[in-house]
Amino acid sequence: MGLFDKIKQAFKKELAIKEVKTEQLSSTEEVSVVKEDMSAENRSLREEKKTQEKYHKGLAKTRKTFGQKMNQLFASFRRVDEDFFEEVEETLIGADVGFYTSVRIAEALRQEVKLRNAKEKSVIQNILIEKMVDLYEVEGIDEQNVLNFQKNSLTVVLFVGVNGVGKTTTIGKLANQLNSEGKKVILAAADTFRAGAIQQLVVWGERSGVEVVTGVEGADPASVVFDGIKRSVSEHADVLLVDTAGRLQNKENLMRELAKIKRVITREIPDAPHEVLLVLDATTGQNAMQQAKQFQETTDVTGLVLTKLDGTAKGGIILAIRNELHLPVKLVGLGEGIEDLQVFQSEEFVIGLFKELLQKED
Ligand SMILES: Nc1nc2c(ncn2[C@@H]2O[C@H](COP(=O)(O)OP(=O)(O)OP(=O)(O)O)[C@@H](O)[C@H]2O)c(=O)[nH]1
Ligand SMILES: [Mg+2]
Repeated sequence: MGLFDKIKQAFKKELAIKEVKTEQLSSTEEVSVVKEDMSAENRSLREEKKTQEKYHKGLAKTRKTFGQKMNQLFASFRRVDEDFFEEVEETLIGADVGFYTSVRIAEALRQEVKLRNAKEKSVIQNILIEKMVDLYEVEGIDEQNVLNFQKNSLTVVLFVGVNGVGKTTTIGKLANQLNSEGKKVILAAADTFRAGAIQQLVVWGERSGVEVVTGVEGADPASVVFDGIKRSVSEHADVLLVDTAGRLQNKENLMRELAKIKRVITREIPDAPHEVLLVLDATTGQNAMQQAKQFQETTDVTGLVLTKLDGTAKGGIILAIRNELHLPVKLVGLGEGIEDLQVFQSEEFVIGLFKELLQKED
């Protein structure tokens, strides 16, 4: 079943639930059945539900904005003409879907509307959603969005990204998660440039109960990474997470330093780093796209971490990321707390985003 079919199914289910709810509101019998259901629910199901709720909550702003923009677009809908397709493009660009991706979606809509000779507002809105979902799905085929953990040896994960995007916070959250799964985790504080950066990682280490390898402020970051690898190997750690600086004297220095860190890692462990994760702040929208393109030119990025999705209405950027960057999103940050990091669930994400926008067709 395609992704759009799944969304339609979820939409239909929700419609049915809504109808049933209004009919049965006064029945006390129903209430007790619901209560019994709740107590029978086991822990893992509850956990799963918690995750879904976190996603739902974290994406609330994006969903609302997407919904509002779509409503505005269709509120002024008169007929399918060139003006309408232009408005579609503008709406998508305004929802941070990105210029090229917006043009592509509008073009796909234009063709499908013509093919089906669609005129009804509700039908056209559904086709638009279908086209967005299709593009999302097609661009994500073969995407490897789970972290590449080694089974019986050390996994090294390097975190890169400009200052303030959330590298250190993400490492802290991930360390906590992995540690609670029983993995032995070590952190390397290779941001020796910014005052306070080492201490910040040490605090995260304490919070999540993992060891942090540090050097003095101003020390060569590559030497800290070297120490981190040595310690990880001698202590049989499962995962080494490497924090890096977001800002140096200039961009060239930053890229050179990252390259050096990477060389040192590969010299010690030939198939490492196993992941180079570029951290992007979703609230910066198209700026994040620019950063990604720059990092991609100089570093072999293997995946993305999209942070601060909870604080932004710009979640539509995922469509642009898929279409223009071809990098899998592996983790998403949905808040500042230690628990607010999720493995990216691609389907959950689109279903959550688009389900409520579907229209009942007559
Ligand atoms: N709301 C929200 N805030 C976040 C999230 N991730 C990180 N932050 C906040 O973003 C700010 C910057 O995070 P850091 O982890 O220090 O960013 P960094 O990339 O390490 O920055 P530099 O060390 O300066 O390069 C902090 O105030 C974090 O609490 C998230 O998913 N949601
Ligand atoms: Mg940092």
